[in-house]
Amino acid sequence: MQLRPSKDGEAVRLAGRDCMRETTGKGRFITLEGGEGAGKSTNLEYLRNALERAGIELLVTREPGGTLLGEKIRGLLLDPDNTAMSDDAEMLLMFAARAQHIHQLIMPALEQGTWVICDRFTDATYAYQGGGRGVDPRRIEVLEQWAQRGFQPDLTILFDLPVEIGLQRAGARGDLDRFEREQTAFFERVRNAYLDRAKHDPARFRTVDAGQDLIQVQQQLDTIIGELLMIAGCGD
Ligand code: T5A
Repeated sequence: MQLRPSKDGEAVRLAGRDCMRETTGKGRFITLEGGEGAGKSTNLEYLRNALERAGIELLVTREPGGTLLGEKIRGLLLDPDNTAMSDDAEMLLMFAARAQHIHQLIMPALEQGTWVICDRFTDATYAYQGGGRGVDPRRIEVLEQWAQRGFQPDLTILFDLPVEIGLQRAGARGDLDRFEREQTAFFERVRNAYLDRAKHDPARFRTVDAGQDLIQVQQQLDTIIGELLMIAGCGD
């Protein structure tokens, strides 16, 4: 697979091989996952500060979003007025944003040795569209293979907490987006789907008890940060 600057020098083109992961340089791809109000954004800053202090060059991004196109798609996906959006349209929009994100931002950064921390990635599709909406995971796998060609996060931190605590935290912020308006049963299915994925891929997932106080959550993160610093070659 070759990554080449495009005409405007910003985007790059992905071409060819089956597994993107083979040539992503030394950059590591870390994703944060969890239900609504799990504290990903809050703890992402903690993680970012710890890694940057250790001299690791980082790109922090999010899904859906991360690129100009992806952020426009995010607007469509989260807009509570889009009540008629079908489950298939929702899933395809998620992967459209993701394809652009990988192509324009994530792969070029990894190729240059920059680490990428992403607030949500494909596990969210399995949890929300698969678990929450009931889309057959085999259909998600088809799109995953098409858009990612084997590309996976190196490490995924799952912030797990009881649904009602997460919804209280998220609801305290005011206006609810299209997903936050779903029923509790939807979020229970999302949570179970996440936990199931973590159970089946313990090498990639680290699960944090996010229902605890922030200080205790960050103590759990310290262990994971230690592991990441070892990977970066700057641990004890
Ligand atoms: N989606 C996304 C899909 O359906 N499929 C997909 O493939 C993808 C990629 C994205 C939506 O899109 C869906 C899932 C989402 O619904 P979003 O705005 O990114 O929308 O939604 P969230 O990621 O859920 O963002 P949230 O802001 O709701 O959650 P966070 O980032 O996990 O939580 P955070 O850090 O903002 O914290 C929420 C509140 O809790 C407090 C914070 O101060 C904040 O006020 N808090 C704590 N309070 C007490 N104790 C703690 N330990 C706390 N941690 C945080």
